[in-house]
Amino acid sequence: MTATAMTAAGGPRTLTQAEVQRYFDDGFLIVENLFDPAELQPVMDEIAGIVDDLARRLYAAGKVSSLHADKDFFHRLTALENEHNGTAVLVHINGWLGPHMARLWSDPRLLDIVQQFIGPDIAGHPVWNIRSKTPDTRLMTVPWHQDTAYLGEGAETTLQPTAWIPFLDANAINGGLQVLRGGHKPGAVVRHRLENTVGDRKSWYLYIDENDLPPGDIVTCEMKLGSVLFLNQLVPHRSLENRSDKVRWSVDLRWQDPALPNGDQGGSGTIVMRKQSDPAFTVDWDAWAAKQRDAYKEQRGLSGDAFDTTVEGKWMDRWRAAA
Ligand SMILES: O=C(O)CCC(=O)C(=O)O
Repeated sequence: MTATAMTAAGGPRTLTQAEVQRYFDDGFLIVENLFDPAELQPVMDEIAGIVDDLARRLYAAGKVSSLHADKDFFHRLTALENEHNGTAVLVHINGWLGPHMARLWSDPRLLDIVQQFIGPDIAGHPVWNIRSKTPDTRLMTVPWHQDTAYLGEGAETTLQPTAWIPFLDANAINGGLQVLRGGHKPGAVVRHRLENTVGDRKSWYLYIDENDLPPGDIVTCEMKLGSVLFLNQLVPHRSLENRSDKVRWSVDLRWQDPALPNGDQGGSGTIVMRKQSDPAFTVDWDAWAAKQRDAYKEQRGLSGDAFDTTVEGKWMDRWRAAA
């Protein structure tokens, strides 16, 4: 574990100049204790609600024999996934932004740190994810990639910090992240390939072949609940397989300067969260969430099957064309 910054749990946080520099030098920074674990509970409860809703729909459709409502947040999805292969993917692609997630995304502590990286005008980037990483589910294990490879060409020059926030202590056993320290330094998008399939399942991931990885040390991020990993859009990273018996829940959220290219392809565009010119600015979540729902519906309109786990996106065309 490396590049950590200590603070009292849940307190306001200003990075030191050395920490900011480390983010730019390494391409990532772990900030420990940014949140008190209790502050993350409402977001976990909101996600548990998504799982509950899905369980009810699967049960009504005869796809599972039980709601598995007796299982806790870290075990229920596994029981559902064991009965209906693809349930974890359905949570991942559900596309619903709840109020607690929105509050987390625009939390002043996250925005203050992001401001130290990108400046005082801040927008949320439309690519955000709930990661429902059930044990031994290869399709939820994300191979080496640069985040910007999933966007339109040209966006790689925009600094787009990602915050990766686990909802439990994350480590090498339970599907934590590995980062290639300094791998963003060449400043280029390296070749990505389409994973296409994982076993007999369709995969939507891109991956960087080991031979195409830029130079850098592989760092395994051991993180305590309440800590946040900030990534650069060009730093290669991957997640490890989850060999534990718990779901490795996490979210990843992104931001950028709204005036710069965002690489969004047919999504809802960015959502302004902080404006230097208007210190009293408040985020217009309703309008943006409606746009994101429409974009999501259009994307999910591929099939009438509510349990279809197919994921398609423009990034596939980009890298198919580059093959
Ligand atoms: O959470 C994971 O397993 C992978 C996250 C990731 O690769 C990302 O946020 O870009």
